[in-house]
Amino acid sequence: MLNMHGLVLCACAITTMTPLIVASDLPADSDDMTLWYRQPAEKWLHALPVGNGRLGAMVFGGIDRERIQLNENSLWSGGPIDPNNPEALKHLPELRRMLFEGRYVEADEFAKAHSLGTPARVKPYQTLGDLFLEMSAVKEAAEYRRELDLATGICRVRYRVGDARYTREVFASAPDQVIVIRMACDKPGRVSTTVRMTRPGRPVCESVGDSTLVMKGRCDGGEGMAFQARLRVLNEGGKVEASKDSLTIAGADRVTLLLAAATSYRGGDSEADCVKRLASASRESYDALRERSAADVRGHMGRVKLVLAPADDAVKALPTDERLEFVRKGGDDSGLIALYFQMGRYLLLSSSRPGGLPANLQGLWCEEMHPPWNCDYHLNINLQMNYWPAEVTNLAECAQPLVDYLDSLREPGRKTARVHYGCRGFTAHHLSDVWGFTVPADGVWGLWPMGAAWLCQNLLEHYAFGGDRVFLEKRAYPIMKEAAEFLLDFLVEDPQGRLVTNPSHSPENWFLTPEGKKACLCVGATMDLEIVHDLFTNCIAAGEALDVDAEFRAKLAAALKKLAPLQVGRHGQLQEWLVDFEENEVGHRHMSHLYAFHPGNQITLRGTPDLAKAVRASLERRLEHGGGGTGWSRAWVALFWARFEEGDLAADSLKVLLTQSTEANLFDLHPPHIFQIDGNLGGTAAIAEMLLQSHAGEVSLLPAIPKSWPAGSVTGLRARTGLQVDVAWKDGQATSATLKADQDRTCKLRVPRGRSIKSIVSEGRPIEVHSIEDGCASFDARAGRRYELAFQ
Ligand code: FUC
Repeated sequence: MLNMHGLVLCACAITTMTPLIVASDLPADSDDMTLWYRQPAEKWLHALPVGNGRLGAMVFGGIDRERIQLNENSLWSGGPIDPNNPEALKHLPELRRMLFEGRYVEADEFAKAHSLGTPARVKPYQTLGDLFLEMSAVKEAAEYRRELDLATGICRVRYRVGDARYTREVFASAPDQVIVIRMACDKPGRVSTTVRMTRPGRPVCESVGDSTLVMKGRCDGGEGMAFQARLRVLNEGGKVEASKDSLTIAGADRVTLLLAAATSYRGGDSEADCVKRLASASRESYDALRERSAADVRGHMGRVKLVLAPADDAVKALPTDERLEFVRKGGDDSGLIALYFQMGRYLLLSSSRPGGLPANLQGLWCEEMHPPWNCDYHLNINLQMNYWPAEVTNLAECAQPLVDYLDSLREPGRKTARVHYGCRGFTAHHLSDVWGFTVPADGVWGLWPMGAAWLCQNLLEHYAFGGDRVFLEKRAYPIMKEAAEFLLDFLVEDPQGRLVTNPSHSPENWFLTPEGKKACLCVGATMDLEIVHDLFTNCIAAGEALDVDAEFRAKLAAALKKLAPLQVGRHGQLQEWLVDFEENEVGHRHMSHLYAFHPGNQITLRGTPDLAKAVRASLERRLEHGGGGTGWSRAWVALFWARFEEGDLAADSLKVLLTQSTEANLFDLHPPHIFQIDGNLGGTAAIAEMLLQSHAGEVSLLPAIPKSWPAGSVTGLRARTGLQVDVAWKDGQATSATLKADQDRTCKLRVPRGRSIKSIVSEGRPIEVHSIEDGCASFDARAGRRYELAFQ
């Protein structure tokens, strides 16, 4: 029993119905890379995730019954369809006229009747099913511990039954493309279990031979995608008996279960795929599989280390759910912030790997057949936010699926551009799926053809961080150019001769018309103008870097000059709309018009101080009226505060994220109680943004360190223009930093607050540092060299 800060934290026996589980009183051996618990998960949101970017599992860690919920990230209901509405285009001129004339309510009704896709919805992503291990003989367990090691991706359950110590390990191997479950005991012949698989919709579940279990079927009542999960038992000692739909292992010393899964999404034979994977994995020893998978995860997770001191050792030694509870009750646990940060990196790595699909609303972990929002791709913030931590936290390759995905939207998006708007180029709206859905959907707020254009920002970010010219030329620029072509055609002149989007909408806030009516569609919502500005500016920069398309660049530049401006409204706020409407929901979770401040950089603290002031007024206004109420929204708030260099306010928002929108397994929550991965990944990006910024043409070390992190260190973060950054601080001030350059460049460095540069040394020699105005210094960096910075 520990007693800290007036809180009593209990390490006593935790009783469940059956069996009795006595929690571990073993030393915690916890660090900021391990989630751990004294009890099995009672519900899905307490289970622990493993994933290899394609296969995912949620491990409950039961004693008498283990549930491992399974996912394969291409398992979606539905199929390719043509949802374009051939009637939409002929109604576009009338819709535009209504909006220019300020007939907003009428326009909403009109658009609802004429402008949406057919159908105006997507089909859901679905669970693959459940794997159950029944160990009914176990009545009582002691020294229970369940943990997830983020450094290796291994989920482990340990407990003692009488004199026997049991260990169960689960991981999803990326190198071997199987989920591996290992059951072991330190006493011979004590591992016994019955293995079953289930899924709603009654797929075929049957044993094949004496050691293989298969679950297979088709989605949508037999009409849809084919899927298969195939499990092979490798027992050491004991025997395996097959019944029709289960396998029973009795008296083994150890058992390894290998699970392969596949779908027909990519056109292959899911059975052949599973058979091949199992055959190959079962030739390996458990130790070899485990080490290969762990080494792969280590190779990614180990790139960044974050230590936030002071973390109270007694608090650090607590299980993760108790640490969270401690913070909920008002305690401070900077180590939990570091753990949350690494959890975000782990979730991205586990749900988005090169060659696969991007992370959906829940990454790839989903236990339902009809999940909230279909567990789809939402392109009006959620999908973009998923990838905000990728570059800065050194997992750039995890963003590759997003590039492939955006590329895959080009063909269907071209048709939507043509059929709905009569435009060239390609577009996507706010909903999408794995079938290439690009049309306006859901309701009138879905009439927002800016989704693809926003996603293009993530493309240029990859180039900005990594400087990969081939990527820029072959992958990013062609997509960006096509998205810009659409917008060049889509923009129209308003009666004052300014270029605007029409129809337009500020996701997902409605406004009050001058008559006091609630309306959705408008002309030139600020976010649209900012996305256009961002994409056109980036296209011009990319075209210049590649020395191509001078004529096209000139067109973009001319359009930028005519684009309606950003404006400051009656509350001193950055206007959300071209007209200074009152918001229908002042504290709305979306803060779309602040896009230019983050993730964009059209507005910066020092570059455009007046607009930055207006951003701050908007942010404060949102917060005063209850904004930041969802996890992702709160993470975005933390990011804004980081860009305002307000470390304490950013830390306050992280605390709200942890205390109000985080489950015991550190999954981010959306009201009422729904897992959404965007908050995790946005929160991770926010922590990185507090440590390092590089969006404003300068590298800023420790721009937003809060008082609650007086000392610490981070290694392996990445900054734009190819820098790897390590930095340490004490008493709230930078003490040293190391920059490793990937490219030859002049490095403009914002000197950390309250410090000056004492020296920069590379390869044992001092480097010439030029002081420039406004608190910055510069030096010439050469590719491949390290620069050691000392501060005073
Ligand atoms: C957007 C948000 C919601 C939710 C959904 C999945 O529509 O407005 O809050 O995150 O996506």
